[in-house]
Amino acid sequence: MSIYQNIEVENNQGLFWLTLNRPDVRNALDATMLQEIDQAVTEAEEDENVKVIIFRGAGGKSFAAGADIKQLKEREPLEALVPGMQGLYKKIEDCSKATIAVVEGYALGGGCELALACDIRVATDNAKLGLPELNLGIIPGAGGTQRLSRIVGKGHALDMILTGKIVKGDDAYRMGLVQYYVTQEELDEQIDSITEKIVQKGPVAIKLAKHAVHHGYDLSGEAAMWIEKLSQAVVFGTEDKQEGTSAFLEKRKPDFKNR
Ligand code: CO8
Repeated sequence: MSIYQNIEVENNQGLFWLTLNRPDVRNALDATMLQEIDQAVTEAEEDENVKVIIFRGAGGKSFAAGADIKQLKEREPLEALVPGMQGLYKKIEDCSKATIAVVEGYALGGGCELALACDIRVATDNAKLGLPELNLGIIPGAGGTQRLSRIVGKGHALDMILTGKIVKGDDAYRMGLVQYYVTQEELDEQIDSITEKIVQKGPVAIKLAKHAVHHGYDLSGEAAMWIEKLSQAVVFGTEDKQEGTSAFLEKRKPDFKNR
């Protein structure tokens, strides 16, 4: 496993924990951290034992307070055109593993956008989410304008983006911005409960279900239904489908093999 400077990773029993680790600056995402996240996601993607990538922030006060503003200040216009953070978050959205963002404390700007690129978001009672980029004279640029509006609807998205308002965990849950809301004490149990369910599933099915949702979302209904149908045709041909259906009929737990 690689050694990282601004993140920590732990790969254990199908779970790949990726911890953003610059707590002194509220886990602000600098260039090194972004490059390391990219490398770690590749590492997880290439390990067929990994089923879930869990993103979290070190220190309990912040998931990530956004792009590193010191570095952001120096960026030139054309640097905004490279894939950068937007490209990295697309890679995370597209990766074949299930992804979970654990939002403890602040998830702001690029930190919130990282959470938005994950499949499932869990917020604690100290969570605060927002896209305050307009306060800095810029706009959300790592997918936030698109993903936030698709997740919570245009009204909430424009309200959050234009006012820069910070939404607390319980309100985020009510808006559908996060799928789980728990106290910090309940967090570990909640993560265990979600990941336990996912790791029991077949990797091919996880991958294709995810792609059908993400890639189908922006297509016409008809094209998206075809993606679903073709994906189903692929899983119908797997040993895992035989295993899953046999296990049900034999009243035992399935043992999926990724084939
Ligand atoms: N970047 C750099 N340093 C930061 C950041 C940040 N995003 N956030 C916090 N820090 C630093 C502070 O400067 C401070 O450093 P120091 O101790 O040296 O003074 C330290 O972290 C602690 O911060 P605070 O004292 O402010 O801690 P608080 O607990 O009082 O407040 C907050 C925490 C609310 C998170 C506050 O620090 C804050 O508002 N941070 C900025 C949040 C923000 O505006 N984020 C958006 C950044 S822009 C962005 O993410 C754009 C992404 C898309 C870019 C695409 C480009 C193409």
